[in-house]
Amino acid sequence: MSDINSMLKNKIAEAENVIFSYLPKVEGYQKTCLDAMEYSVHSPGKRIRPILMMETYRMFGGKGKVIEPFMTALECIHSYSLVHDDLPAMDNDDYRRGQLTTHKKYGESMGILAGDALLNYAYEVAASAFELVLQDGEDENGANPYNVAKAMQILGKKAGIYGMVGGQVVDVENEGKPIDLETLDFIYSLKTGALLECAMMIGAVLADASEKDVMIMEQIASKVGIAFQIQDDILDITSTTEVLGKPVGSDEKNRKETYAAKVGIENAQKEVEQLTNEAITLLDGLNYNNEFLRALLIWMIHREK
Ligand code: GRG
Repeated sequence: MSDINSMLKNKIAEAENVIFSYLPKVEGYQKTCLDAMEYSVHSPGKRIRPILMMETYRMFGGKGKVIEPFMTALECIHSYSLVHDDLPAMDNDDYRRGQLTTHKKYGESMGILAGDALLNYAYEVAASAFELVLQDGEDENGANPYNVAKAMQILGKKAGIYGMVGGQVVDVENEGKPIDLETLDFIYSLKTGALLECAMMIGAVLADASEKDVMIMEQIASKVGIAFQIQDDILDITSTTEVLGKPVGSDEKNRKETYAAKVGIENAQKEVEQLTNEAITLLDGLNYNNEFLRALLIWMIHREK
């Protein structure tokens, strides 16, 4: 475990180097919003999504820079979702990642605008990948405009109404209501799973993996996403504010019936193990191998924050 922890620390630094270098400069009349965007992305997250993307790309033999704008885009989308999720109209949280939430630091209007700007910037930066492949032509990794276009489509779909936003819609509509396991599964698959699917599918597509392998990556990420969300529910009940860097008991506060609360912590933990084992079996069945990626998927279910 300590090995994966130190490897993960290096991967986080690597991902942050890429992401931070693509962020817009904090200058000009709209400086306050740019500052709020930077504050939101720079705050200490685990960078799971860009790391999953980068490592999937590498597993399928990707070596180029075309992955970088997409790693940045996905982290910008993830950051915007957290900024908007913390707003008074949503979860109304004051702390995230051990520091003030963006709207608490910059005000509610700027919180909304910084989230909007991050979402738009994500597509602006992702589209810059076309320039990379058009300049260099098709490289030995198969990065070509067709694959970049496919990656853009995946980004839009998995972040939008058929992905993360769609999951959030059903989540919000069901607050305070009894919810069946099928609906919970739909929410978890979209709200949390979709961005992980996005990460692993884009990594595979940009490395020119076969359609079948891209589909397998989607299935792996979907299982990991649901397990990740159940683990999030468990931590919301069993962890502390100090460890999580955000308030615990927030699901109960927001009258959200979670999987862990519904079936009990022990059963929820079993489900997390089961889903992760299924994901690892699928990963091991591929003709490609990335030991770090495999270890990371296992780490994600044992994480403490
Ligand atoms: C507001 C459109 C909109 C969507 C919000 C993603 C989301 C939907 C809400 C955020 C809150 C939440 C519990 C989401 C579920 C996914 C999840 C566990 C997010 C936290 O991801 P981590 O653990 O966070 O990767 P860090 O801080 O490490 O980046």
